[in-house]
Amino acid sequence: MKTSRYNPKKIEAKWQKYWLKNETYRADLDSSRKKFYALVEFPFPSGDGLHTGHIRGYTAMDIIARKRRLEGYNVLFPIGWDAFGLPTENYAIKTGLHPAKVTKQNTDTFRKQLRSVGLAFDWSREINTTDPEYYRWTQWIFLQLFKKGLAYKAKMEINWCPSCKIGLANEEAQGGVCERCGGPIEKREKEQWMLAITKYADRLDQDLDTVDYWEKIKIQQRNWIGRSEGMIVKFSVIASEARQSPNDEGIATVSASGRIPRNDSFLEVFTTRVDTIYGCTYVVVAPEHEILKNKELGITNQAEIQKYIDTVKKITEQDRLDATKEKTGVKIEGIEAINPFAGESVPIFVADYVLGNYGTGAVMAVPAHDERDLAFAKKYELPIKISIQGNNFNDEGCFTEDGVLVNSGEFSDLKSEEAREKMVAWLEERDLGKKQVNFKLRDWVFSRQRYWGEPIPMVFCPSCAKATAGEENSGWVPLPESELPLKLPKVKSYIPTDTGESPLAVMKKWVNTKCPVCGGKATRETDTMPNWAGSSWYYLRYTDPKNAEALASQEALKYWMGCRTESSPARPAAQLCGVDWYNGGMEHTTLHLLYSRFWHKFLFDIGVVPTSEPYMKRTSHGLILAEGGVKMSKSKGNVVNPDSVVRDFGADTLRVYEMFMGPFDQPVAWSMESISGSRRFLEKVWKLQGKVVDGAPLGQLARPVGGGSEKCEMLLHQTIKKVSEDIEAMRFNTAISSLMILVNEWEKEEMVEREMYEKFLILLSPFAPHIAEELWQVLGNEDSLFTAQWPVANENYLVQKTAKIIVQVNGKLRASFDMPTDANETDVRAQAEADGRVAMYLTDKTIRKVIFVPNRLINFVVG
Ligand code: ANZ
Ligand code: ZN
Repeated sequence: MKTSRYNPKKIEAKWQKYWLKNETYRADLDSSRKKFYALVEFPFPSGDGLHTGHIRGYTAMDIIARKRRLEGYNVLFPIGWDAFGLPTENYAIKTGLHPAKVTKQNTDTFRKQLRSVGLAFDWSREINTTDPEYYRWTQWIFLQLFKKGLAYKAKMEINWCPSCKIGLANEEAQGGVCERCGGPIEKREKEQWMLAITKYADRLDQDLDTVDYWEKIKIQQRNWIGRSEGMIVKFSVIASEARQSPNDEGIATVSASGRIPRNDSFLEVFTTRVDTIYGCTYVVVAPEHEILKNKELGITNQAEIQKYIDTVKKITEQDRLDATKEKTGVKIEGIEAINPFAGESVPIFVADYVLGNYGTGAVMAVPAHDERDLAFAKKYELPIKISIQGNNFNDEGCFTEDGVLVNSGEFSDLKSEEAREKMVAWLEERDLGKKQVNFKLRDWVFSRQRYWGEPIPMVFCPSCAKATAGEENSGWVPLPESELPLKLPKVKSYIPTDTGESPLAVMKKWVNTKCPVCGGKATRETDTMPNWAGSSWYYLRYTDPKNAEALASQEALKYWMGCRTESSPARPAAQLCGVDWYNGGMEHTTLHLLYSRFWHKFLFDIGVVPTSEPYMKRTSHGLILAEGGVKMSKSKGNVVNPDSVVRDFGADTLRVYEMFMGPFDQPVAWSMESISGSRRFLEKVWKLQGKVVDGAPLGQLARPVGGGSEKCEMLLHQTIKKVSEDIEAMRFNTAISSLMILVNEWEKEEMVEREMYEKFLILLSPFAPHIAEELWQVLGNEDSLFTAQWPVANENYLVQKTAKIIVQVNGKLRASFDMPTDANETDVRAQAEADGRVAMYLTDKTIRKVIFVPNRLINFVVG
C-alpha cells in the first residue's frame, strides 16, 4: 500500500470541522449512564491570547476526558470565559473601546485557538461571567450570603494600590506589591463589603479529609487556613510605681498562689506554648492594640508611642511578618504586666512584629524559646530566661521545640505536653485563661472600586438607616431578586476616581434610586465584585448553562455533581462527590480553590447544591518556562506563541510535545529541538499504516507470515497496561515514551496486524486525536474513533517469563517444572514438596538441608 505524506494542516482542519459539525463531544444528561465531569480552569480572555501553559493543563484533562469517553462514560468537559477583570478594563481605558467589545474580540480569538489544538470541549455549554444572564446568579448568591449574615460592610484597612487605584485583598498584595501592576501597596481605610469566610474556616480545614486532592494542594490550603490550637492567658496590668511600693496591697503580691489584684486591667495574650511561660521576660502588643488608646492606665509616653504607630502604618503586613527584617518597637512607660504563674512583673512593649488582627494582638515573649522574641530581646537588651530543656538548638541558638520544663515552679520536670495540660487546668480554675483555636484565614474583602465587575445588588437608604441605627449593615437594603440582573450601565469613562470610588459613582442617574423597602430616596452601591466572584460557582452553571429559573436545575446538579465510592490501595473506600476531576494552576490553590469551596459549602447549607464539596479530585500542572529555564514574559520577548507551533508542526505535535516535555507536576523549560522529536514520532506512526495487513483476530495462532509476531503482541498489551495506568497517574511523559518504544519495535516488522494497529491508535488518540482519527478512517472505519472502546490489556500476555527448575533429592534428579522467573525459595520448595514425584522421596525422612539456586535448581538433603 502506498502511503501519502503526513499533512497535519489538512488532517487537523478536517477533523476539527467534523467534531464541531457532529457535536462529537456534546454531553447530554442521561441518568442511565455513569457520568464523568472533567474540569479545567476557564481562562481569562486576555488580549495576548492562549499561552503554552493553558495548553499544558487543558491537554492533560482533554486526555483524561477522551480516555473516559472511550471507557464508556458520559463525559462533561466544558469551557467558558472568566471575563471580568482589570486587564480588560485597563485596555478599555487605553483604547476607549467598551470592555464588553474588548471581551468579545478576545473570546473570539481564544475560542479559535482552543479549537485549533483539538480540545474536546462541549461548545454548546460555553459560559461567560460577564453575560448578564450569568452574573444574575452571581448577584443572587451574594444576596443569599447577605441574607444569612455572611456579607457585611466594615471599615477596613485595605491594601491600596495607588497606581491601579484599587483596593486589594491580602492575597492579591503578597510581598507588599500589587499582584496586577507590581507596584508598592499602601494602607487605606475604606468601607468594604466583606464575606465571612472565617465562619467556614474549620469546615474548610476538616473537610479536606473527604476529598482526593494532591497532598501538596491540601497542605497549602491547610497552611493558608492556618488552624492553630493554643490558649488565651490573662496578664494583669499594673501601674509601674505600684510595683515599687511592695505594701501596695493586692498588686505586688500576685503570685502562683493565685492571688490576683483587685480592680485591675488584664492584657490577654494568645500562645501555643503556655509551657514556656516561666521564661516570659516581657509582653508585646501590636501597634493596633486598644490598650494603647486607654488613657486611664497611666501610660506616660503616649506621644512617643503615637509616633511609632504612625511609622508602622506604612509597612505592609508581609514585611511585618518577615523574620529576617530588623524588629522595631517602643517600651510602654508607666505600666507593667504580671505573669500569672511566676507572679513577676515584666515590661510591656509595642512592636510591629505582633499583628493586630491575629490572636489577641498581644503575645507573651519568651526569647529563650522563640526566635522573633530572641531577636527583639537582643536588640533591646532584655533578659533571656530558659524554661525548657532539650537537645536540638537551632541555628540561632534558640531551643524552640517541646522538651522538659525547668525553672518553672511546681511545673518543673514535666514534659511540655503534660505541662500544657496542667497549666491550662490551673488557669481555667482561676479564670485566668482558656483554650482557643485561631485561624490565619481572614474574611474576604469583596469590594472593588472598579467598573468591569459584577455590580453589587445593594442600595443604601438613609431613612432605613435611621430606623436600624447601630445594627450591622444599617441602611443597606438588598435589591429584590426579581430585579436581577442588575446590569452594568454604560459609562463615558472607565477611569477610577482619585477619591478611590468606582467609575460608577459619577453616574448620578444610575446611582440615585428608590429604596425597595420604604420607597424613599436611596443610592446604589457603586463598588463591584472582585474577579473571584464569577469563578466561585461557574462549574455549577456548566451543568445547566441556559437555565433562567435557577443557577442550575436540581436534576442537572444531582447528575453531574453526583457521587461515587472509590477505594484505592492508598486510601480506604470513600464517597467522593462533585466534579470528578479538576486540574488547574498551583497558584490558584489558596484563592480560587478556597473561595469556591466556601461558596459551595454555603450553597449546600441553604439547599441549593446536593454535595458539601465541589470537587472530588484536584491536581495541578507545573509551569512552562522559556528556553533556558527562565520565566516567559513579554518584556523578555521569550514567550512562545502556540499558534506558530501549530502552524509549523501541527496541533498533535504540540500536544504530544507538551505532554512529553517532563513530569506533569514539575516546571519544565521549552525546547524547540524536542518539538521536532515529537513530530518525528507522529511521522513514524503515519508510515506504519503501510505495513498494516488484515490478519487473524488477536489471540489466535494463525498469523500472516512475518507479521504480528508474539513479541509484538506482548509488547502491545504491556503498552496498553502502561498507558492506561500512566494516564490515571498523570505520568503523560512515560505513557508517550512507551508508545514510542512500541512504534520503534513495530517499525522493524515487515507487517503489522490490523487489529493491533487499531488498538494502538486508540491508545494514541487522547494525545494526538487528529492523526488517530485520520488513520482510523484510512483503515476503513466509518464512525469516529471516539465511539470505539478503550482496549483492555490481556493478562495472558502480561504473565512473567518462566524458568525450568530442577528438583533433586540427595543430588538425584526427581522432577522438573516451570516457575515464574525469580520465584523465591519458599515458593519453589512448596511446589516441589507438593509434587508426587518428589514427595515419595521425602516421606518419613528428615530434611537436613535445602540447597536453592534461583531459576535453576532445588536440592533436598535428607537423612
Ligand atoms: C509564647 C511563645 C513561646 C510562642 C514560644 C511561641 C514559642 P501560630 O502557631 O502561628 O498560631 N503570636 C500570637 N499572637 C501573635 C500575633 N498577633 N502576632 C505575632 N505573633 C503572635 O503562632 C502562635 C504563636 O505566635 C504564639 O505562641 C505567640 O508566641 C505568637 F517558645 O507565645 B507564642
Ligand atoms: Zn429605605
